[in-house]
Amino acid sequence: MAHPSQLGFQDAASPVMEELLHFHDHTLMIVFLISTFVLYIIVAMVMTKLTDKYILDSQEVEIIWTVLPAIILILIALPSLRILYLMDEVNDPHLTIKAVGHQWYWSYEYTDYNDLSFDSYMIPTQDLVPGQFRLLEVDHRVVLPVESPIRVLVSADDVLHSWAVPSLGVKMDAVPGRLNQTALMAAHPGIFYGQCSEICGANHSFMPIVVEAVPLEAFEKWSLLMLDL
Ligand SMILES: *[C@@H]1O[C@H](CO)[C@@H](O)[C@H](O)[C@H]1NC(C)=O
Ligand SMILES: [Cu+2]
Repeated sequence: MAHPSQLGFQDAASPVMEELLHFHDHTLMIVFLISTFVLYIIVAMVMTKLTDKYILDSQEVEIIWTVLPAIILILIALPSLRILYLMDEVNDPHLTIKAVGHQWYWSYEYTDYNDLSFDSYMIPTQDLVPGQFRLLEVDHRVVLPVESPIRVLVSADDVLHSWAVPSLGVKMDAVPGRLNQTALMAAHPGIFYGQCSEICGANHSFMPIVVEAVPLEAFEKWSLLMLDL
């Protein structure tokens, strides 16, 4: 989860998020370079007496300020498209779960596990125990095996929602009557917090998402426990 007054992204917990962080740094570098360069030119032009107000055009300058931005845009677009298609891919997942948005909670179905399903409600502030995070903790977490490619099917029951976990690099709109898919893989065990990310009504802020990545054995035990077997 984010810490108070955090700047920037949360640490990456999945390969895709790692890629996104690198892309963000790459792009921000270009933004800083351009901003510094433009600021320098503005200051230089204001300070100097050499600016010639009778110059009407300059082919050389215009070619440079057309071609250079085009090249810079390509240097941003290519890695962006690479990640876009990388995120679109769902490579033979070990497990499929279904996340359905409701006003105002998420429900989950593990179709590979005897249709194991449950609702996941936020824990109200007055019921929190020490160590639980306000507005983030839920009564039933999404438990997933660590280091396994997982397919998440996302849909909604009533209005638009969005299933998002920043540290895993996942955000998928939940649309009533439509089923969309995304892939995730937790690179290390941990508890990853997310929130509904499409304004969906009065309690939009109170339907968080908690993904708990555990070793496969612990996941199997949890699923048996949930199924009462
Ligand atoms: C599923 O999500 C992708 C990416 O966000 C989007 O382009 C596509 O239109 C969505 N599909 C449906 C059926 O909503
Ligand atoms: Cu919502």
